[in-house]
Amino acid sequence: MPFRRLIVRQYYVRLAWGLLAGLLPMVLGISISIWQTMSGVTQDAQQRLLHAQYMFDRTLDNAELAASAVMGSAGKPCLEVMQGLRDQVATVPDVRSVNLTEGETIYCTSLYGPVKGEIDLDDYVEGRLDLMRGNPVTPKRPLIVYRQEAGKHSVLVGVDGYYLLNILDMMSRNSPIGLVVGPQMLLRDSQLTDQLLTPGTDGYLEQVSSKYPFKVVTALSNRDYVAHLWDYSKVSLILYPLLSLLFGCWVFWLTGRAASPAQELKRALAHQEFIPYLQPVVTGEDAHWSGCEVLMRWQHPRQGMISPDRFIPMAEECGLIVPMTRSLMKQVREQFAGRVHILPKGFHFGFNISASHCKDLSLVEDCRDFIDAFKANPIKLVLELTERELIVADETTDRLFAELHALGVFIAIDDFGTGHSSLAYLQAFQVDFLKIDQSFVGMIGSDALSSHIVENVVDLATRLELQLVAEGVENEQQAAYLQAHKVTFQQGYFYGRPMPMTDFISQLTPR
Ligand code: G
Ligand code: G
Ligand code: MN
Repeated sequence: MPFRRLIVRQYYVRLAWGLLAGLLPMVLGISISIWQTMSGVTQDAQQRLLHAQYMFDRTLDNAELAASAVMGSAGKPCLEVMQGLRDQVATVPDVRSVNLTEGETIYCTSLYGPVKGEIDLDDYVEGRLDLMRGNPVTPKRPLIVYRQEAGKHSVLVGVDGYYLLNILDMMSRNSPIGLVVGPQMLLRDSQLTDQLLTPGTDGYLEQVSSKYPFKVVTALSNRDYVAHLWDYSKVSLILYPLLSLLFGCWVFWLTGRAASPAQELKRALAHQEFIPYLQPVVTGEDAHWSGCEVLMRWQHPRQGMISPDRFIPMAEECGLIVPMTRSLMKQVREQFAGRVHILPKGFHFGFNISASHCKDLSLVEDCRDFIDAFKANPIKLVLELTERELIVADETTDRLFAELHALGVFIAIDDFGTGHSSLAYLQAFQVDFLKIDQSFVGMIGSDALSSHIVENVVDLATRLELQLVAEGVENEQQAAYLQAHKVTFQQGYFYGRPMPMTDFISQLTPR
């Protein structure tokens, strides 16, 4: 797969990671908000119910207080005790009326004094509490009557609905709280209903009074959750998506940094993914292996073998070609160092060099290390400079090539004939070899004109006292032609393809 397409694929992988990273805090944040809301709404409702129950208890405590105070008057003549009843109405909070009964007959009221009215004892839950829609005095206002009994007599204390509705109003939110007494329920909008909320209802909650026979209930609705979510998680709801976006972008940027071509090449270099392939170079005379060209391959963990055309230009751009070549030289050196004697005498090792190698002198050290490793059976180190890119001669290159020369390194012009090297160029770099480009070798036998070009290059090389290597020799006819024209060395698929070092070693047959 081309390096470019690899980068595009990595772009989508990054995008996926970025999205995932963005989604994660979002999902997490929203989950936390929802969980907080669920428990928050329930807790809040329970607290409101508890509070409401407490306030109803307090109100009924007042009724009980008034009832107890007049308990002694029950059974006495109304005119005699009437004032006592009125005192309670005037002094005890929440109390609206205090009445006395005998059996199911009211015979004395704080408002009118002696009367005759009927009550139904069945209306009183546990004989103590009755929630009423209204009474003759205030037909439209609900009220609660507290009953306290002494033998056949009892005291009835009326508590105005106004107090009850106040409490309900204060404690209700989106879902109203209901005061339930027996079979009836009072809601904040003065509604008295027989349709009770039951424990089966969604979001049902209740709080039962331990003192009086009533309970307060509510059923939480979705509106409660939404309202609570907005009240308490406003900031989070805005912040989470924002944070997610930021986090996602950050991850996208982070993974992008790691996947930039330069980073990818650096990673590959650190993992020794650039490996040498060796292609035999044979003598023109009798075609025995007299050397090799070292060609770089990228053994990518997922993409497989990548050809140098696809990453060498990138490596040169990123300034990584020097360490990459150094790694290649080191691998070849270490592979052969222990077995130098399997190599024919004066074996060539050709390495391809880029223009960026000529910017400093570090190449000299690498070459020295390489040559030194073969002291026991000296080899010829050849550096191939491609004619496709022009190296400008300056002080640094002068010194570099002088030092390389002193070391005994040979210089070859690669792809000769495709570029623009002048004679001056050949002299400036003290060239030893010319590698005839494979495009010319390919023309051999096709027409007379190209044969002349090959002959001319051979002629030029002879006059300049340069040795020749013909590249890209693919068939017998080309091989024979080059041999006839006394080309010193040949290289091409006809003799051997670039191969891993171990294969090369096993095929190497020392003469
Ligand atoms: O082996 P192959 O035909 O795929 O090589 C393609 C090109 O890559 C050739 O032009 C060759 O010179 C170049 N090349 C191979 N290995 C190296 C290397 O180690 N360094 C440099 N600079 N170029 C290389
Ligand atoms: O630019 P340079 O000369 O370094 O390129 C050498 C490249 O040419 C090698 O990478 C190798 O893969 C390729 N090569 C070597 N022999 C042959 C051959 O006989 N035919 C063709 N088509 N390519 C060859
Ligand atoms: Mn080459």
